[in-house]
Amino acid sequence: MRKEFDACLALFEHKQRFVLSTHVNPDPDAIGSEIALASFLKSRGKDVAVLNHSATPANCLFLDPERSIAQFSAEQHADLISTAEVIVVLDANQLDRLQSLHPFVLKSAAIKICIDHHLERQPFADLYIVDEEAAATGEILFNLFLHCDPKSVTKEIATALYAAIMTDSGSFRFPKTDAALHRVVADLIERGADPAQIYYETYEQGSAKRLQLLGHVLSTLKIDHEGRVASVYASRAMFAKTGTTEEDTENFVTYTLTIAGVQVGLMFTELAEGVKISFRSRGEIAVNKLAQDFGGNGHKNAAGARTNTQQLDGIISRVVERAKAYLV
Ligand SMILES: [Mn+2]
Repeated sequence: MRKEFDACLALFEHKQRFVLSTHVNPDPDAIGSEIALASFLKSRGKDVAVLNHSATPANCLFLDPERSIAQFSAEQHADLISTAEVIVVLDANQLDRLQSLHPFVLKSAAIKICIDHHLERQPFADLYIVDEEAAATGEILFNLFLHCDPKSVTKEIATALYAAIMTDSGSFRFPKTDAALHRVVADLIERGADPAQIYYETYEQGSAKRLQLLGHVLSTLKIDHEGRVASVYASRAMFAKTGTTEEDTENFVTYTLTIAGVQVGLMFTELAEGVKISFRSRGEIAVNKLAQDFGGNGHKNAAGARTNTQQLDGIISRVVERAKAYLV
């Protein structure tokens, strides 16, 4: 990684105009990584625009008190992308994950850097800083910043990176949580990240309607294949009834894995354009392969797919049936 870090830092040093972006429906790893890198670049006098397809979710707004992240609009921002010298794609390794920015980034002559920890990357970048073993994109950035200058990790950056790592590691319980990751977060705390405050901002500022939606979703629980597959779904009727949106379902799928004996957990979310599928698994079960069977992608134990089917029941039975092939 040292060689890639040096190449990346050389671009950071020698170029002036940067655009940062991340995937649709960004999570705290996506937003925290953007805020941390933007802060790092701005402290070096660079022009930085952070442009996302989606609005920043409510539980990430505390990371961007100045509201420096813009929701992309072609009229306002196409020029920034076409005139950028460097475009950094964070926490995503496929350009179509940028959705509305995708064609503009593809067209831009800017040097493209991909900083990410997902599997199955697609070729679009000039430089890849990809570590599939990293628990979060924020962990990769921390190592990049330390490699450049340990003093560069300010309290603001430490807070953003802590939020990134805390959330992508499932609050330090997913398999990639190891001693090295705890040393990284210990370092971030010493640099000013406040664990209790960051947890509170991220997970304890929810709405009553989100909890009502969770109630509806959990009541759909279905167990298949001798207790080894658990699935739930969120229908458009549930969103309408509770006044919620797709964004409110974040992390609901993790409840499926709290059941003894469950190896694969699934959540199906009915959207206007189709059905989104979230996959979770334990241990050696590579649920990203199952996701690939339905056009998706992700990590071994956490993956996702988006289908354009309008048949919620049909896709649920197809995925549950297909999951059987991956059980142990
Ligand atoms: Mn991530």
